[in-house]
Amino acid sequence: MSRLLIISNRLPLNVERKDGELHFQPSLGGLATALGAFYKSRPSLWIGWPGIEQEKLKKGEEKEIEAKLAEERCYPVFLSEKDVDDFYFGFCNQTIWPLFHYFPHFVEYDPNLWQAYQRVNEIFADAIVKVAKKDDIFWVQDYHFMLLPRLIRDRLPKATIGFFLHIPFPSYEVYRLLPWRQEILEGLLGANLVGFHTHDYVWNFLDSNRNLLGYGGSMGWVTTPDHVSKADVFPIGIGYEHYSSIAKSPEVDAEVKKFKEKLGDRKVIVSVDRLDYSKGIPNRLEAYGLFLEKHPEYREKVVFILVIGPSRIKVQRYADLKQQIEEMVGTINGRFGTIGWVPVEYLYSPIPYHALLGLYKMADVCPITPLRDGMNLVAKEYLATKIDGKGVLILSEMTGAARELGDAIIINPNNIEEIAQAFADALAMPEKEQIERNRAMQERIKLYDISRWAKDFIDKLYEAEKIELGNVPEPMPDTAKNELSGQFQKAQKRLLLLDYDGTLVPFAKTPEEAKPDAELLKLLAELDNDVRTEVVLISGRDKNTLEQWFGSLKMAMVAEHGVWMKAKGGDWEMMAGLSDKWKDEVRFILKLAVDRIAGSLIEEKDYSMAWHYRNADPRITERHIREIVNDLLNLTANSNLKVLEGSKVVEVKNASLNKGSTAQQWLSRQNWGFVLAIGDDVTDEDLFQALPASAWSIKVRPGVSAAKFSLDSPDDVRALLKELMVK
Ligand code: GDG
Repeated sequence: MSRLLIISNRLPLNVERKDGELHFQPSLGGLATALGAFYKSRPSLWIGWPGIEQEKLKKGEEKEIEAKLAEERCYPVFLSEKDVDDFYFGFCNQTIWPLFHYFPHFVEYDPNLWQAYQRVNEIFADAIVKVAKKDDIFWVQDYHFMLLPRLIRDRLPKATIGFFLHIPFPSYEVYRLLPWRQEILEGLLGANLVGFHTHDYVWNFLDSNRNLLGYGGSMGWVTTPDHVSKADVFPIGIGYEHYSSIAKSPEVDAEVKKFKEKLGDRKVIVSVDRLDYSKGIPNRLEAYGLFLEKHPEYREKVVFILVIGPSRIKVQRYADLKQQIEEMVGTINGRFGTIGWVPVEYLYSPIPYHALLGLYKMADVCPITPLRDGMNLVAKEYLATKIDGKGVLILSEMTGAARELGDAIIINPNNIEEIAQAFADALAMPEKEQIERNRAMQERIKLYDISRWAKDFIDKLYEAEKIELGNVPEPMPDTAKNELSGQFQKAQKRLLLLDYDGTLVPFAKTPEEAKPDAELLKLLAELDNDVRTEVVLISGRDKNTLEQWFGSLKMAMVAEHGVWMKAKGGDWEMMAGLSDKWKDEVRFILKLAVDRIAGSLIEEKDYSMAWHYRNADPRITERHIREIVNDLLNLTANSNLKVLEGSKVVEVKNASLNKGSTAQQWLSRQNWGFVLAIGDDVTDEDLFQALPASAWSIKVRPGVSAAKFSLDSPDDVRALLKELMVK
């Protein structure tokens, strides 16, 4: 098993100085906990910043830290105070974080911070290369290191590199605001696989690639001039069994008892967040105030425990938010509180693990109201502790988690009245309904837990890497040209499948200008006039243009990538023949839909798949239908598939034929002694993939391709074809 190098901003162990001594503490926070078990289960090394600035270290302490961390298979990359300020507190948290969470008005566009981001990414790239061994695979985590995949690839061109973004990838209209938008996309595309929590984020990323770099592709593949990357969805999970078993432990029960003694019979609302403006904490408090105002019957009968983990307090905006929250808590407590009842119990400090689980376990309601959140693990952790199934999750539709946890009470975090109503609905929800809703969500998060998430990512990374390897064809050497010519001469039945634009003629300003010249017409006629040879011009153009330009030759032609076909000397006809390679990925989305919506089902035909929901509960289906259709649209964007909405059914089918299935019709017609296909763009890849192993295939211009060889230009293609005529 190859060694896995995980690269993240923080290590699972954090170094602090207390009373002059170095202390090593387990890091708080989702990623370290989440990936901890997985990384220990295989050969691995975790690379990151140890949490203490270089200036604060005495002579020899870097070595001491390195040695201590090595015992835990961690490797520290040391940063100066300035780097930490400008990179982490600066570009990461004052540029990327607000922009990617849709707070464009909070964003600092400071070239100095950008330089620090570049510098620290370079420092990490150099450190990684220093410790990397042959066959290591790299998994880069999160928004701190979006330049790193490309920087690693520049240093280790054959490396297997994955990247996962834990925060949202914003829509193109927001992302484009960033002055360094191209550089960041290029950085990410250095990876073989780029992972996101939801289909929306994948779609946004692909959209930005198309709009800003002109890199297209299909089914999540992005083709760059020297490389191919896959973007895919991996909704992060939690260690479900771990949480649910600890929730049963005596330690957690002792915590629950302690809380209950203090709170009495009151209903308990608990929320847990890191201090952050993206988490929608003021909205939540405002809604709670409104709820107490509108529902006096709940006064003194409910208490809200608001736990906030200190975070990024060096950034002024975070200090301001803390003050705002404290003022709001004070206002609510002042307005509604009585002797013996504090409506909001506010805790600004990290709490120990067992206490956290105790709070989750006893909470009747857990309101999660972010304005944006990549996923939100607290929602999943809360559900995992609900051993008896009781409790109500209120969840913002702006979290990635809402895509999976549709049985929660879903709210719009900007709608204060709706959240206030959700508090009332949650407190009044019958236990039977609570259990039904929670069981469905628990099943799902149990199935796709953190180890499945990590394994799924690494498996897909290997798959993506296999596609990449061997997929940049070598420039065709003279020896191969001679061999090709020799085989052509000997063969009695020869098939030439030739693309037109970019292959036989260079691209022109307008499509009409790319007319064939006399030399080309002569060359094609001479090739095709030989009874042993069949030339097929296989193009995306419409049949009228092809007919107008080449009708005088008797050559076979294909128009619109296969919708129309004309046999040698024959007339134009519509063709049939479809591919079904896309079905696995569509099936994945439709299966999730079936898991979430009882009574719905998948119908699988040879070349289409349908999701029927006539028998499902319309109240539940209504909420999900747009999401499912959007997921399908995102997946099939830029591909040959169409998503059709019918009466209580959504269907995915081939929108048109492609060059591969069309070529198949010629390939199967007879036993060809020689087959050559030449093309230049993504539509020709279907053609190359449909060829038998013995066929020759050539891509015009360098780039990723399934073809065996490449040539530089249409002139080179013509020269090669002319060679064939030399007897
Ligand atoms: C990023 C994305 C995405 C919090 N307070 C305490 C405590 N925690 C733990 C929680 C949970 C984690 O921290 C927070 O996870 P989140 O998912 O809510 O948020 P971020 O840290 O912002 O993480 C996010 C995540 O990456 C994973 O991809 O979901 O969207 O922003 O595990 O339990 N733990 C303890 N005491 C606390 O006081 N022990």
